[in-house]
Amino acid sequence: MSFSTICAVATGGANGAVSIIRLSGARARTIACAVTHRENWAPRHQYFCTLFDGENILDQSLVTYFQSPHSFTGEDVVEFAIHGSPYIKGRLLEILCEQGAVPAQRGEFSQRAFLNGKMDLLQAQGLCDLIASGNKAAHTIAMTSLDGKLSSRIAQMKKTLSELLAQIEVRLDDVDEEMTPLSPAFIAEQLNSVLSHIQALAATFSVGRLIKEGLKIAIVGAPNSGKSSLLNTLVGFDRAIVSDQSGTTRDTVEECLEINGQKIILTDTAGIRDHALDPAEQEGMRRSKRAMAQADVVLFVLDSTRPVSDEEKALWQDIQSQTGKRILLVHNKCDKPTTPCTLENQNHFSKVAVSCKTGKGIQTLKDLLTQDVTQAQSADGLMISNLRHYESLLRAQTELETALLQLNKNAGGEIYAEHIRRALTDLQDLMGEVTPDDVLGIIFSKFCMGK
Ligand SMILES: Nc1nc2c(ncn2[C@@H]2O[C@H](COP(=O)(O)OP(=O)(O)OP(=O)(O)O)[C@@H](O)[C@H]2O)c(=O)[nH]1
Ligand SMILES: [Mg+2]
Repeated sequence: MSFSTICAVATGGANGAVSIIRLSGARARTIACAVTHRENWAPRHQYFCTLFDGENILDQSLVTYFQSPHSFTGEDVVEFAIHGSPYIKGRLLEILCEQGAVPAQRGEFSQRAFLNGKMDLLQAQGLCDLIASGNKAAHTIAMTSLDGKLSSRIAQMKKTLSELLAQIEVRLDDVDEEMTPLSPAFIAEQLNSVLSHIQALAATFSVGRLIKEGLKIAIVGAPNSGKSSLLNTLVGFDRAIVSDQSGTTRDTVEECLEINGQKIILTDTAGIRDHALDPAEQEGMRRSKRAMAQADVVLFVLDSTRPVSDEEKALWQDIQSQTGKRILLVHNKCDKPTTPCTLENQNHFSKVAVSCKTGKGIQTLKDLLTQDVTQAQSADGLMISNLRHYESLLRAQTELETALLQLNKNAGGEIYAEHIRRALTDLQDLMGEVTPDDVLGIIFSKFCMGK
């Protein structure tokens, strides 16, 4: 495969003391010679070079040459560690292009690494996620993808299916029936073993997605129950206004934070009551409901010093009618004498007594919020967080389930073999082995610049 030589800043947009410009392709070394006036390059050695802009000096730089195939992209690569001035960066890119390079597209270095067999698609996407990871949990998932653990799990499944398929197909060709037939029990056992791996992996998606995107939590409740106080306590500073007047919070207040290594997007909302004082409060309440509808977790905050009101009972009905969410009851103000809570079905939900005044119960609340992630991670650490991977797994799962169904119905080998073949293709697609070029282009275009 012959490609153009590409160049880009690999160190992001910020103006740090040092930036790296990466050059990859067949002409990388020649271009580096022209820019540095240096001829001899030992691979994987760093040279202190002067970078020339015609007769003038542009910068002094540490330059490293990686010889194909022992580089990130598998091509000849040169990396220039230059001073982080926007002028130097921009001018060096121009000079490299004057010498025959072209600006890299988003993700083009990774795409070349993939096309040159340096990594599979799961690893490439793991790398992209690793760069984007802003917390420990997201970092862990990305790492298991990048270091190939996820790929080897998929490879194991593919191996089982292709060996099984080969055994079935060889018997389909055996018209004289000289071979011992495969027992349906053996085929079912093989299919079930792959199915259980697929199901286990697909089941990690809901948590994997939350880890990558962040868990959206809405704090809802009646006015004055202490919602803004709870937001402030969780974020650790006075983000939202707190007062003893009902209806203090009007607009939603959103903060991003990390709890137990997990990304959280926390939204404080306007208290919900029957009669709004004015149109602004009414709009605030509409926004509260919207935040609740968009959340993964709803924290229903109750002032435990007073009995549950009718307004709170109505809101509770509304909260329970939300599907696909975790709901937690937060009994606030437990530093004061409390009144028993009388919400219907309350025992079906997790609850925690807290005090935003003293901090009591706050760590328990944090642990409850992140327990899904903690539990999911303590298994074998393998997790998927990418919708495309999830959908491929689901497709493979459906094919294998159909194959099993056909097998149980004593259908001909050619029928269930076809479903096994399709499942195999879905797993190959997951690894990028049969993925069409235009789809690959779209996947890599979501990567960051210079990677
Ligand atoms: N004793 C005690 N008072 C609290 C606690 N949490 C909040 N408060 C008080 O309760 C009052 C209302 O607190 P906010 O946090 O403003 O309540 P809110 O739910 O945001 O109220 P709205 O924005 O009006 O809906 C304030 O006077 C707080 O100081 C707590 O844990 N213990
Ligand atoms: Mg408030």
